[in-house]
Amino acid sequence: MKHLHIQSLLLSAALLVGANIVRADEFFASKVIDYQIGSPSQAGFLDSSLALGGPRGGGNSVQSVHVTNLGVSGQLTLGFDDPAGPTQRAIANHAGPDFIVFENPIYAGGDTTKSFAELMFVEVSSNGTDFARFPVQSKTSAPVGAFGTINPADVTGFAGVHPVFANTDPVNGNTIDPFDPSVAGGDAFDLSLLATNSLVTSGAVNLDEIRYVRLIDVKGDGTLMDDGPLFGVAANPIYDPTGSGSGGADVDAISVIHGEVLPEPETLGMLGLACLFLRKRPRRIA
Ligand SMILES: [Ca+2]
Ligand SMILES: [Ca+2]
Repeated sequence: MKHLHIQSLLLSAALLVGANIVRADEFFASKVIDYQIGSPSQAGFLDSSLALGGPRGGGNSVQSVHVTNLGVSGQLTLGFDDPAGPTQRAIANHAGPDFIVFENPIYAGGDTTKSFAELMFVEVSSNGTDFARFPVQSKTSAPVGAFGTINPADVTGFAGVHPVFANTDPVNGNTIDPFDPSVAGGDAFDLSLLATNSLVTSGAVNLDEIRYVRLIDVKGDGTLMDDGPLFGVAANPIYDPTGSGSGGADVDAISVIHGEVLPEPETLGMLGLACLFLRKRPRRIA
């Protein structure tokens, strides 16, 4: 009976730990999980660690060079665990946008309808294997030249569209809040938009426990189609800058607006072993 009592206590403790996920808003990508450089790429901008930490935006007219180039069709997968310790962190779906992706677009001559955008698909994962992609729509009607622009109003669901204003550089930075989508710049994403994704409805991706974000450069020559049918219209080809000199998107940073600290796996593991031991022991006595 005593063993059973301890067992139930431990089970309660385990349940408590599992339920006691702590809100921990506002952190940046901290880990490079995978980096596959596309072709062509931009030599000199292939240090994947530059995508970690806070954004280094230059506003409407100055491009950040503190970035990681993906190369055409390249991809970068980032994680969010505490860089200073074993703590696992995740993005969670709360009201409104949950994270912001920062590339380094600027506006041509300050014209907000002409962004030097380099489009990226954005995917999220809980287990590092199953990635759910945000649906995209592109209404750009014709191919875009190597140094051409895109009207931000014509594209939905992509990163790499809007200039970056927040700058966390310790020397040349500013005080713009990199976690406030109304002032930070970049492209904000609301996990709610993935609620009907089949990976989410099947449970493979948990929108309250997103531990990985994958950014994929869009090869914008029109061979890839958007998700028009999901928006109630026919699919359109996706256009973004192509041609000589175009090397794909550049990742500045990801900031997490809504985050959580996950229970330490060691704690859960020890509790689990203790429960197993205590469950078996009475049988041996009997
Ligand atoms: Ca949300
Ligand atoms: Ca591209």
